[in-house]
Formats: sequence, structure tokens, C-alpha cells
Amino acid sequence: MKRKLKCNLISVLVCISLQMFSTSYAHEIDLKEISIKHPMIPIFNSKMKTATGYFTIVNKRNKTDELIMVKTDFAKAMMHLSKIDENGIASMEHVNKVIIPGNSSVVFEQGSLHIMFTQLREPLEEYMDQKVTLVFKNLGDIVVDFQVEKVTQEMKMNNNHNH
Ligand SMILES: [Cu+2]
Repeated sequence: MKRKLKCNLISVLVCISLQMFSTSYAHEIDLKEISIKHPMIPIFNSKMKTATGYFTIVNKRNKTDELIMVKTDFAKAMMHLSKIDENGIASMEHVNKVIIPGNSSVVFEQGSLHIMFTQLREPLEEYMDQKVTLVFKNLGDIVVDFQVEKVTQEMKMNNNHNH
């Protein structure tokens, strides 16, 4: 009897640690109210003075929420929206908040919404995750590990990030 109990306890512990591992590996936050999918920061070289952050927010509630601020220790962070005008000129503007309607998702991606990181404290390095706090009006602060990923030449050429 005693022995069986011990075995069960061990399998529960193994199960918990496996779950913890898979969560951190996936770089994904899945809460009851919200999911943050594939948070990543692409890097091209080690001399970058600015960087961008991409991810997807899935609002699982019926209620609208708003992303009202982004904070980090490694850089100054703000939300930007990239646009291309009728002459094909790319520009971006600062946005104070991003509305996430209930039961829908908002994608931060290249050429659209993104987090702009400036005044980097130290160079970003591949596999060195960076913590970013997303501040929601209703849900409050959610700390997310952004995966720093080296990107291909192709993506670099498409990256028209003019400041
Ligand atoms: Cu920007």
C-alpha cells in the first residue's frame, strides 16, 4: 500500500515537470482568458540598435480588452503600426492602445502591428529569451518570454523598417 502511493507520487511529479518543460519550450502562454502565441524577436546581426517583437493575442472571453502598454528591462518599448502609403513608402506610427475584441485574435507581425524596442541595454543574442510585460486594461500585467530568433536573409530584405 505504502509502495503504491510512492509510485503514484513519482508519476505525478514527472508529469508536472514535463508540463513545465513543454510550456517553456513552446514560448506560449495559455491562460483561461487569453493566449499569447509565438512571441518572438527576430535578429539579423549583433549590432542592431533597435528590434521588433511579434506575437499573437487570442482573447478567449466575450469581453473586449485592450493592450495599453508594453514594458521591458532590456530596452525602451512601445507599440507601433507599420503602414505603406499609395506611393509604396513605408512608415510607422506610435499607437497608445490596441483593442482586442472578445473571442478574436490580434496579430503583431511584420508590416503591421509590432512592439518597437529601442535603446537596447545590450545586444540581443539568439536563444537568450527576453521578458516583456504586456499590460492589459482588464487582465492586468502578463509577463511573456520572447524568443530571440536569428532570421534568414530573405526576411531581412523584406524588413522595411525605417525610422
Ligand atoms: Cu516600429
